[in-house]
Formats: sequence, structure tokens, C-alpha cells
Amino acid sequence: MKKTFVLFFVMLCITSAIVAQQPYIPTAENLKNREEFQDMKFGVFIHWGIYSMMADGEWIMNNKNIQFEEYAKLANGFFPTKFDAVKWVSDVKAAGAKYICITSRHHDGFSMFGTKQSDYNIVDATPFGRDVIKELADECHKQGIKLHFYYSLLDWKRADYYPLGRTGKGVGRTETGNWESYHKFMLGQLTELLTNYGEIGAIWFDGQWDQPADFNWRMREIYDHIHSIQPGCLIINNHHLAPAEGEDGQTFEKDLPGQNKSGYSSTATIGQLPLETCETMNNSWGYNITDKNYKSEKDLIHYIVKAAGNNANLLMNVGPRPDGTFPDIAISRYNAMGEWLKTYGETIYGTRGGFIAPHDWGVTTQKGNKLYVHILNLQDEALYLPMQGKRVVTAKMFLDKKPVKFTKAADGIVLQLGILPNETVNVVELVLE
Ligand code: FHN
Repeated sequence: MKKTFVLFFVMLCITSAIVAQQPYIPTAENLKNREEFQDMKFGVFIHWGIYSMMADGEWIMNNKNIQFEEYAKLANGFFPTKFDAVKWVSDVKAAGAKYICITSRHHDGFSMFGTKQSDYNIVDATPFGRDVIKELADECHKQGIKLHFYYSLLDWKRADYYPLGRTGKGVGRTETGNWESYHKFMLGQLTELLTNYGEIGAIWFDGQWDQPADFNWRMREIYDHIHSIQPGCLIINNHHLAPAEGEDGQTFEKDLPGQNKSGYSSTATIGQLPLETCETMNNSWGYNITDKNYKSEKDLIHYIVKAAGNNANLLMNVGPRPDGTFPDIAISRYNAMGEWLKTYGETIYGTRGGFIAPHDWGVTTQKGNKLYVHILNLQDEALYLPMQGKRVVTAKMFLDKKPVKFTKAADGIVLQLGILPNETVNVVELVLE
């Protein structure tokens, strides 16, 4: 009897291991969505939650060691009188962005959508009582903006998020929880997010880094669950690592792919999946009333160009105020990006990183037989381009279509610009044979 049981147990382990190792085969719809995702090039990231009321970023609960029972009372005062999904989506469109990624639940554990898995959510726990995610989803579908959900894997409130991770140690959780219950809670919420809000472009996970590297999050089960509900939904996990089986995209936090200025990306080797870089417009994700350190219009435009030249999308963040409005300065910066994209969108949307690698002077993007040379920083009136055996038929300034002279050089050409480039971005359009 004992022998049979041991044999059964061993077989079960082997079967589970085999099942767990099955390669993920994305559906045709998923592959198509990956292409469309890459074509969109620009998205707006939204960090909004009850933390916005304290106007000091989304980590305030952890940073100030606010006890979770006390923090939860913030929900009683959350009433964003000016929240207007129509205005948000219109602002996003004016920015030239094609998708929104919004925090459905951040590390504080508060759900910004109507969930039946816990009453700690915007519908049940605030006097506002409206499902803002539903209103946003409806408006996104109406205005043709794709919707992605940020979803925190870690939770600073729930007792069943146990073992506790390396953050949120001072928020007063003392109970020892039960991971199975937390896992079920997450699956339940993901089911809701993928059934109650129409087609979802992506689930964007965050927080895996809270647990040790060998911790078993059972991510593959979570990924398969998502794909069983919406096979076309992309899965992106901001784990700061190389992509894992079951994922559909790779994001880099505050870094272009291959860089590690942020310190997050040291082990994030570039994989084969569609790429994205997420960045703050000032230095904060959630609303921070004292953070006026906004990037300039020029820097933001350069960032979208550099992302595209690095074959990545840009996901540029805004932290709405507690009343539900975007800070004025954020709107004005987004508008500037949108204005630039009205003229130069053709050189960004639908492109892929050009075959000429990014340089200090700028980057290239490519679509069909056109190569767009984005000059961002050049101290000369001429520019050498290594053409890797490709023949250039014509070269002209993208803006006014004036021809640009070029001469042949070893393994490439030299563009004779005739002036020092002085636009925010000087784009030369090359037609290749
Ligand atoms: O801790 C979060 C942070 O609050 C924010 O959501 C960013 C967005 O990329 N991700 C985490 C830090 O890696």
C-alpha cells in the first residue's frame, strides 16, 4: 500500500513537472496583437489609488510605515469629484498615445475596480462608489484606445500574502497567511478583469521582485489562466528579468532596453518579445504634490524617439490628483508630444527599430523600404551612416521634403546636411532600394 502511494506520488510529481514545462504556444490572435502592440509605440501609464490623497507617491504606506488598518480608512474619504473618463481618454488621444495602462490594484492592496473577491475596493469601500475602471474601459473601447491593466502581485494589506516580502514590513501585518488563498484571490480578480471590461490589451504585472528569486509564484498557472480567458491578451511582467515562458512582451523600468541607468535592469537581458520602456514624467509614479521635476517637452519627445529607435514602445506615466484630474503640467507635456506626433507620427507609429544601431547622435526607425534617421544631437553638418550593404535611392528632410545630398563612403554614406540640425528632432527620410 505504502509502495503504491509512493509510486503514485512520484508519478504525480513527474506529470506536474512535465505539464509545467510545456512550452507556451501563443495563438494567432495573440501574435497579431503583439504586432499591433509594437505598432502603437506610445502608451499612457496611470498610477491612481487612495494613496493619491496623501499626495506623496504610491509607496507612502510602506515609506511611512502606515498601519494597514489605519491606511484602509483613507478609502472612506475617497471621492474624486472631477473624475471624467471621457476627458482622460481624450487627453490620452491628444497626446498621440494609443493605449492606457492603469493600476487596477497597486501594492497597497486597494482595488480600483468593483471586485467580488474582497470589499476593499472603490465600489464597496468608498463613498464615491463608482467603478472607475469600468467607466474608463467603456470610454477606451468607444474612442479606440487599448486598455492594459497594471496588477500588483504583492500586497501590503492581505494576511494571506504570506510569506511577507521584502517590502511593507512595517505596516503591521502579524498573521501568517495561506498562499493558496492569495493565489485563488488573484485568479479570481484576474477573471473579473478579463470578463467584465471587454477586450483587454495586456495584463502588466509588478512586484514579483518582492520575494526571493527562487520563490514559486506559480506564474505559469496565472499566465495560462489569463490566456484561457482572453488568449489574445498580452502578458507583460515588470520583474526586471529576462522574459519567462508564457509572457508576451518585455518591459524595462526607467531604462531603454539594454541600459541600466535605473539600477533595475541589471539582469534584464533583451529577449525576442515586443519591448516597452516605462518612465515617469516627473520623478514620481503616484501623484506627488511637491515633485515639480517634470522632464522638458524636448526630453519627452526625444524619449519617444529613442524608444522607437530601440525597437520599444514608450509608456509615459501620469499620477492623477485625488480629485481625478491629471496635473495641468502633465496635460501640457502630453499635448506637446501629441503635437510633435501629428507631424512626425509617420516616422514612429508602425515602425521598428532601424537596422542602424542607436548612436549618440540619434536613432533610426524603419518601415518598408524607408529608413527614418532621427538626429537628436549632432555637432556637425554631415553625418556618416553605416548602410550594411543597402543602397540609398533618395534622401530628403522629412519635414519639408527638401533633398539631402549624400556621398558614398566606406560601407555607407555621408549625409551632407549643409546646416547644423536645429529642430527638436531632425528627421531625414531615406528610401532604400
Ligand atoms: O513599485 C512599483 C512602483 O510603484 C511603480 O508601479 C513602478 C512602475 O514600473 N514599478 C514598481 C517598481 O519596480
